[in-house]
Amino acid sequence: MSSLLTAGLDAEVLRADFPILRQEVNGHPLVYLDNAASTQKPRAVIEAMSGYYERDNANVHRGVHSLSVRATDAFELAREKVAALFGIADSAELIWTRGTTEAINLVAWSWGTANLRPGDEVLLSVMEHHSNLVPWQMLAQRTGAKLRFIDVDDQQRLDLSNLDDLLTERTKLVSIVHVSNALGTINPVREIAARAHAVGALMLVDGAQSAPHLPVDVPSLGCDFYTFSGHKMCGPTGTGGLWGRREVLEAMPPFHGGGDMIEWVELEQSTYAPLPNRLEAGTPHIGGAVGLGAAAEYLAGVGRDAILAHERMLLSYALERMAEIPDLTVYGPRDPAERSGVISFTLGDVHPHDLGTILDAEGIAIRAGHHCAQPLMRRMGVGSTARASFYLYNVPADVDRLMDGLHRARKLFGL
Ligand code: 7TS
Repeated sequence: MSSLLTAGLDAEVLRADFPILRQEVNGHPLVYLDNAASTQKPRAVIEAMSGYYERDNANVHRGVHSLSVRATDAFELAREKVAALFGIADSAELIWTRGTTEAINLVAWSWGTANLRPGDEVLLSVMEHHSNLVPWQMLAQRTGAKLRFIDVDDQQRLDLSNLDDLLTERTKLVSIVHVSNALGTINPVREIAARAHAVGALMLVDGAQSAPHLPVDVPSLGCDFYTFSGHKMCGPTGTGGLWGRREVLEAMPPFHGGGDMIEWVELEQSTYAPLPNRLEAGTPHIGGAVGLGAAAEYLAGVGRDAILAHERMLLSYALERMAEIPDLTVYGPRDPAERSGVISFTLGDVHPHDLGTILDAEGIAIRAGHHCAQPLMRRMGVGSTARASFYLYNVPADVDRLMDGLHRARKLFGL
């Protein structure tokens, strides 16, 4: 693997934008392969945030003074930048949240409580992250609605063969992960959204793993809600959002009550502000939004097609090299075109946590565990897996270091 250039992306050059990558861990240069959990931040994001706090910090929408006006402008400009990245024309449809988990809970509490009745159904899949399971379980307990699940096939792709049976006039919402965090499987959400709409159901797409890695154009997904996390796309933790179709968001009761989401308050009742404020109670994470806006600009600058092509190159190379390692099982679709840059694997009967610890001793960061997808692990018949996940700053040499580490682990465990 000689060339680091993939379709206009030079990861070796981009690495210089990420100060954290220039360090040794346990005496070895860091190889960061835990990007599905959280990504590193480029200097542009760090500087946008520190610049905001050094120059403009104040509360938004409240003051007439100059700093408050600047803070408000920076906050709303960030919303425009993120909306533009995702092809969202009306940035008022983009609600800031702390991330995907909060965005899904917002929909479950606000839309779900208002719209679901006993006997109604929410269709999920067995591959969902806990953040797209537990809020619906809680909603089902509150409302008497029922949860149903799309299964996976032997390559952990969604099995849509019985979708017509699962989707009925009782189905009120379908909520599906776009890209599985545990496997990298890319799901046909556009097709599922069309089938959901055909029975009158709404469609939520959990975009936590697609927003950072695929050139997502939200309107063309044909869904009603899309959720994402800032920290997985070069932005700060505690940021992210919910996109919803205007008429759906406008019909939803507020999630939280408080400052900024009101129009007029009486002692006994209130009227609410227009979108997006009516779903954003309280002082928001202004500095975080500014950082996420800078992250959106950074990703647009690198080019999202280039990011996908680069991750595909790393994925194909890693899958090819992993095939050389005896006793190694890779989960998920065999065709790299059906997956993103996530590789979930096990090595013989070595516990993934032990593997993670051995690799960490060599400065290689992977994740080991159930990846917040316990039902999927059970369905696959494993307790946990090791997971390597790529981003725009990973290079083929990172894959080589991982392979060397896996070979050493095999020897250590006498495989
Ligand atoms: N949905 C998916 C598909 C995810 O991958 C995650 C986080 C979430 C929802 C929740 O996002 P949050 O930002 O609100 O926490 N996934 C992971 C992971 O794979 N390892 O750590 C977090």
